[in-house]
Amino acid sequence: MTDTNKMIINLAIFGTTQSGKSSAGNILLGSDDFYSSLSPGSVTTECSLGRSCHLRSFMRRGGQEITLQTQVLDTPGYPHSKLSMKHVTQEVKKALTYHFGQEGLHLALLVQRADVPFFGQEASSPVQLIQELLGDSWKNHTAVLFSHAEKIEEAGISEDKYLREAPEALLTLLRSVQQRYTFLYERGNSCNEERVKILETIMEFIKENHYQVLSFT
Ligand SMILES: Nc1nc2c(ncn2[C@@H]2O[C@H](COP(=O)(O)OP(=O)(O)OP(=O)(O)O)[C@@H](O)[C@H]2O)c(=O)[nH]1
Ligand SMILES: [Mg+2]
Repeated sequence: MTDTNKMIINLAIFGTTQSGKSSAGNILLGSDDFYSSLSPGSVTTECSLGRSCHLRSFMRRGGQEITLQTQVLDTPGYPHSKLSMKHVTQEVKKALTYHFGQEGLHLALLVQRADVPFFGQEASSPVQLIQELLGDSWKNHTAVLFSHAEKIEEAGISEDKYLREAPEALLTLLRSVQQRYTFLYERGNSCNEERVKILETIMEFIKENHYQVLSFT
């Protein structure tokens, strides 16, 4: 926080290749800062930081209206189709230290496609990356962001039904992060509405953590 009426939240996005990380980052920022494209391989190869514009009167705190700014770190997919796991780990570690070393990270967002089954080595790889980079308190600073949620909606599956039918590995992950999750719906023209809804949920998680951050010095 720089002054009493302004709050900056720092987020980093993780997930497997083509899970929807850059696209989710753009929704959070309300921009198209991150290049996002359908591809048979990995598109993002480097970390990059995006900053949103100021959202005035986003919330009230201590009787004051708070202006919110979001900083989002987009990261390469893990596993990656061109880069080794070691390379991606080093790249993300460097970027976390560079961008959030002093200010700290509020929350890591693990992007998981809602329309793709969660199982096996591939789905657990980004969880291992988060653990390695965030350390022991990763569970208090991670939330799962289910992308492509409109696809399960179109299939007539509610969020509750989705979670009732989820495999044990996913339920275990959600328990580990203390049920911090949210569904992201891409519905064309309602991008701003979706952004505000997701940011409100993320703010709730950050508040529950008493605004504590993880530093990388
Ligand atoms: N329908 C739908 N499409 C999505 C969603 N999220 C991402 N996409 C599309 O999926 C493709 C890949 O999205 P990206 O955001 O580039 O995925 P990424 O995880 O950054 O991909 P890499 O950088 O290659 O790892 C793009 O064509 C997006 O438009 C979503 O929630 N719903
Ligand atoms: Mg990307």
